[in-house]
Amino acid sequence: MSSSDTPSGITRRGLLGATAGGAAALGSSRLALLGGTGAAATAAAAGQASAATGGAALAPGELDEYYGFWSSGQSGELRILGVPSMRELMRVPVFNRCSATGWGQTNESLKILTEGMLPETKEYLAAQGKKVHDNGDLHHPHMSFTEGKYDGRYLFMNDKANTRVARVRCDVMKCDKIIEIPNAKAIHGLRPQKWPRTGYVFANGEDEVPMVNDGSVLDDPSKYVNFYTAIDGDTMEIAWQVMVSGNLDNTDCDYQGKYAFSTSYNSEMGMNLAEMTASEMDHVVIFNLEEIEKGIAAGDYIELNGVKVIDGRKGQNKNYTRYVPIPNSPHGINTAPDKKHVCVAGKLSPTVSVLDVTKIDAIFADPDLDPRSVVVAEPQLGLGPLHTAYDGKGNAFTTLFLDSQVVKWNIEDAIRLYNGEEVDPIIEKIDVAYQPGHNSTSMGETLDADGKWLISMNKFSKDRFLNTGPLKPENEQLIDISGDSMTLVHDGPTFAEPHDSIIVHRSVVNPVSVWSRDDPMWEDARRQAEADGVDLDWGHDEPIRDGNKVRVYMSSVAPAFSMEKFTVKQGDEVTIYVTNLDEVDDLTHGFCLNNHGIAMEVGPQATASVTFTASKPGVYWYYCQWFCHALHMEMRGRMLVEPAEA
Ligand code: RUQ
Ligand code: CUA
Repeated sequence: MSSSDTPSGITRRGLLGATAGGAAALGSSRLALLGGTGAAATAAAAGQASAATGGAALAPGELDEYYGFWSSGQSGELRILGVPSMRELMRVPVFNRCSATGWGQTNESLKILTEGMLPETKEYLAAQGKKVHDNGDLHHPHMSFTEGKYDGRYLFMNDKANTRVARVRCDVMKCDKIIEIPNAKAIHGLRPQKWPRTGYVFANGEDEVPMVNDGSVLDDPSKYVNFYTAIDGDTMEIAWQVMVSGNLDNTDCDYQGKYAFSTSYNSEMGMNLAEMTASEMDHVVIFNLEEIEKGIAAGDYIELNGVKVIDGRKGQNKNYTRYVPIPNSPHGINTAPDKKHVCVAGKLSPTVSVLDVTKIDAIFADPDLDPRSVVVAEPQLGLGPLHTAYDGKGNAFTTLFLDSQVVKWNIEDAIRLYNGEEVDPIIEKIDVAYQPGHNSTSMGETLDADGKWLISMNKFSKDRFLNTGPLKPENEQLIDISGDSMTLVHDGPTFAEPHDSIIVHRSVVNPVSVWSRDDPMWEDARRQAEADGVDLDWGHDEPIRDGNKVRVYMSSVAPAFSMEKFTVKQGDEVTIYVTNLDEVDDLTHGFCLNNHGIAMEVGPQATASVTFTASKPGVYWYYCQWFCHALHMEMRGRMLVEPAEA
């Protein structure tokens, strides 16, 4: 095969024909995608009816071997599951508004949600009478690395809906930083640098817009661009951006600390479906980290909204980027734990393109060398390949969206096939239910890949569960990959949406049970209490009045708040600080103010605060909404609001 041919003569027309009986035009691709699944769906249901759930079962009280960190797609939160039991352990609010914890309402969370917000977004929200977005679309959670292994410091994640990147501290499992990315639009793919450490967090901008998006250019796509962003994972500040040709979908990086890569499904820069899918070949962009850093140091950048932006578009004749042609609207990109291979899933092409990172130096050294020379295999695996995971034993597991299958294949065999040997790299296919997007393996995106478990995150559940009406749960399935043959052991219905996950051995993750009183989370409260001459730990008997601003400092020890009542005046801006003095595992208190829409979680030894205007005169009870004690119901008090003088 010549290196620039479409592999195996497969065309998009041929693929769609095979998928939907030739009837589907691109304009009705939704029909094509769904229509192609009937046969596989029936087979899956029949074949798996007898699949036992035993392999995944843990006895009550038994702990899981792995943490699973899950995105929740359009729910906007991070979820923590135990693997292999698939029990949901915790939800960590990030881009969403959370009723239980007060995330999006407490001053501590509002600070995190707003401090990295762009000025124009603050203005937009103010025009809506809001401070923060209530939604997010969290796709890709990934842990920080040190030398190719998870280091248990942070989890990083994207928000496609509002172009943000967030960080969760693994010591307390709470979000501590959110930044909105300037210039780029719709942050989608996200990966932390693997080597030597994180380091950079790489983030893809999926939607192209004018370089200066102030309304001066509108319906002129020739002036639209896309941005690749590198964030400093320690400071959560933007290190640099690269302007690219084509849009950006998913991203990953190598185990050398030299290159990062992104797929582009819209190399055409099309504005509608027909235009976006016009070419048989799109591309992967390879970013040369050292060259980009050198370019920044040498001043070869423009400054755009406070960010140093390098021009890495096609034809700039510099060494910041290379564009490798890949069939066809490629989606997932995953680096193998062999440190050498990177699998790019073809989506509209039935192929996965395998890149060899040791061949990348050459295409940067010689701009005339065919960039396709980094492709060392391109096996045809089935219809709609989206993402690939690894077992650390040379095998890859690729989801096939249209076929509703996961295919296990061998990377070395695929290379031998590409080199003309007669071997079949496909080892086994297993039906999943239904339409898988991501999959993940235990420790599979690290050098510790252990080949025990595979999760298939499926976009449709159809008939697998009791019918819940038009909106059905999605389905995450657990597959045992430790043996010669893949075994499905668990179906897990889940609310929108099990988009992506990582499976992390529990030895890497060591959260505390009680907060440290010195935690930076309530630094502002500490500073304010000091200014008010109040001991934040114990609170104060009376509200502190400062004009029409009133600050109420109370503590809580099960089963009582330190204040049984406090009085404010109608129209006061009231801030209530609650410090939980209990130093006991699992003793969380809450503070909920009746008829004021206010509730917050206060963990052991934590302080939380909330600010509101006391506009309604009268008696309002507050109570602890986190069941903490036999006298939990009695844990309450009154806010007395005096009517304003007429
Ligand atoms: S992408 S289903 Cu948002 Cu992770 Cu591939
Ligand atoms: Cu404190 Cu319930």
